[in-house]
Amino acid sequence: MSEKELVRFEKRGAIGIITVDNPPVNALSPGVPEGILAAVEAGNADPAIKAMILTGAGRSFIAGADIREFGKGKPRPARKTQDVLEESEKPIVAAIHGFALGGGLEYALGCHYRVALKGTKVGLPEIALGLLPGGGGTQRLPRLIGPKKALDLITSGRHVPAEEAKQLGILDEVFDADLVGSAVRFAEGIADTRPFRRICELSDKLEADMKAEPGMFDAKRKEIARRARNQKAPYNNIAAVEASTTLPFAEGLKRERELFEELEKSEESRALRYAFFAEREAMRVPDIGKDVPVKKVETMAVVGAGTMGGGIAMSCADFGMPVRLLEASQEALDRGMARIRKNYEVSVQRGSLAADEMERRFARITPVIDYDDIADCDAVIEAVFEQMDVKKEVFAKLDATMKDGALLLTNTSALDVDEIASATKRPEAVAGAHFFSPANVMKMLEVVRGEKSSKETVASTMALGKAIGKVPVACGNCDGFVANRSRAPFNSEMVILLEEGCLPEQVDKVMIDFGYPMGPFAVGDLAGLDIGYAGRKRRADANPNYRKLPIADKLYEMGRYGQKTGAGWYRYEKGDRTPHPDPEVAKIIKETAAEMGVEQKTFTDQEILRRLLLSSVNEACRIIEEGIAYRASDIDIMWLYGFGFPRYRGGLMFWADQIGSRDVYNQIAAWHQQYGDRWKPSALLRQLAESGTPFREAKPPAK
Ligand code: 3H9
Repeated sequence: MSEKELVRFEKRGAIGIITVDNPPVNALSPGVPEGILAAVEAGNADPAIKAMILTGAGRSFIAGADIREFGKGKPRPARKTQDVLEESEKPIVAAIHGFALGGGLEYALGCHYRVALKGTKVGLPEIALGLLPGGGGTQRLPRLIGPKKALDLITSGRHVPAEEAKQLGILDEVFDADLVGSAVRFAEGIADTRPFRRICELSDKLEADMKAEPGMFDAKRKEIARRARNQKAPYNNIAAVEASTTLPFAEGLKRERELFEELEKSEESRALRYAFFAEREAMRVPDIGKDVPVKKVETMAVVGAGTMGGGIAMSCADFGMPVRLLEASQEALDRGMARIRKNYEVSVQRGSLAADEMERRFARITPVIDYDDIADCDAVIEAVFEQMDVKKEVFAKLDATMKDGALLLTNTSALDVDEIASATKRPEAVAGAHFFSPANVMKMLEVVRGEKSSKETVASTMALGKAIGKVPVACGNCDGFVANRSRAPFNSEMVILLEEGCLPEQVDKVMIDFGYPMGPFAVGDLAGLDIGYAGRKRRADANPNYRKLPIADKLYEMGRYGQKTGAGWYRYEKGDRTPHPDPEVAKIIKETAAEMGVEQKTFTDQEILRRLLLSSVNEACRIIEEGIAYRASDIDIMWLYGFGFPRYRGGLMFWADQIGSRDVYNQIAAWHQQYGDRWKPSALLRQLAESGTPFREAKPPAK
């Protein structure tokens, strides 16, 4: 594509209009900066032009640098577009709609004025990609709005709505409609103003903030320390903003560049960029094209007002969707509604939700006890007790009552979606919609395709998931589906490590150091040891060779269900969720290991980490090999959004690629020799190792 097509330049009276046209989001791909530079030059050279506008075609201004171009080691241009915009002898107005993010906002900050359409969002979200604003954003934003506010925006990466951006001083004007027309009138109004404001020349806000709060940078480093462990980007972002307060503008830009380059080559940024695209790739189901119609879902029903059902109803309400919550008895319904209200109230108390917004959300949830009351809903999600006969009974009722064309979804976490669908006369309308707990918080949504689920049902469930703020990933139907099935070996292995001499606190520390917010044993205590026990029992009943976990079974049999009983893998003080290592548990572990005759060893952190994660990598390969997952990156997204895997490590399979498929195979083959069948390398793992193919390129065999 030629530069002309990526950037257009036209005249409207005395105003030159520069339009970036690089769908879908006007990223700054090669050719775009060059096109803008040429247009600015043309505008300055044309005596008939008094001012210019920089805007974007289509649905957005500029969503930032082209993320695919990072890490390619491309030389930086001699003249930075932002600097050229700022140095222009005629004033330039950025006319923004949709998004002005990253490099997009940095271009706008190079301009002399910024106006936007209502509904626009602006921000410097580079930190989410393990980067920092490398186009002058860390030097210009603090000069424009003060380092304190700039530091908050840059270290959170949040997208700021236009109205707030105007209050902050990022935007000069917000229009209700006709962006370009309004921007032209604005530009005509300022065309003769001299001198016009160049952000690089401002310093009053820098001085005022530094006087008021000289310790702000150290305070920020302290504030983020836990969240930012193992990462460089949060610290480099702070250092770059700090440089704006200690160095002259040109020196600050140099410092920003050094700090940026350090990040661009980091493993952390590579992983985060991978995760960005993996998340978008997951929305594409290989055999479901754009031609497959998507059902419009405007009213939802949820069956079951327990913890899961309530959380799902909240997810709908949080995203503006009216939802009817159905329970079998008034008492259970009242309990469910009270729990929802309490959850919302906690958010209000914590300050994360405004009281009036809470009321609006709560009002979207209508409690009902009759199936007839949900019959006209566009979709229903069943979230009743995890037992096949109970689920089938619900689906038979849904089949009898729901209108034609309704989506019938089950929130089972492991049961056979085909068998559930068989309770209806419309299995094509049935699919799994597996939410993760707590459903109103966790973004993961596993969309399970039954044998008879229609493409329309799957595409519509994916779209519904996105509409209620989830990250939907489609997969096939098997015991545990993809997320829980790929995680199951990890869950076993962590208990087997105890048999061999580890303690829960040792394993948890390794995983927290790796980047998990909580260790797996502490998570087990939160979820409840009874849940794990029920799953193991179901699997053991179905498979006589199922590897038993006697230590976990013993704790369950002692009534140690976790936090809710004050003891599980750890012990808990009343009213406190802090896990305390429990000598009683250490004793049980020791005794059980002795009864089992297992030799006791000591483990390095790396051995613990690899035993846990590689057991899951092997199973993940098997899942791909069976065609249950469509691609390795889908599994990564499930681990990021479902299990708290640290995003800056990319996901399970991306992490395994850092070891390499050959070494992973060799390690697993060695453990197979040592421990037997549960470590049998999958056929796909062997193939990847033999061909030297990375995990992230693993795909199911062609049908
Ligand atoms: C940066 O600017 C560094 C600077 O400081 C300069 C340093 C020198 N590049 O998300 P969607 C694609 S770093 C390439 O589904 P939405 C995306 O992959 C950058 N591609 O839409 C998808 O492709 P496909 C800072 C990009 O409406 C399609 O566009 N900027 C980019 O849900 C639609 O995207 C950011 O971090 C990009 N920058 O959300 C913003 N952006 O259709 C990143 C999008 O093939 N972008 N694509 O799957 C976003 O956050 C969202 O895309 C956005 C729209 C909010 C804009």
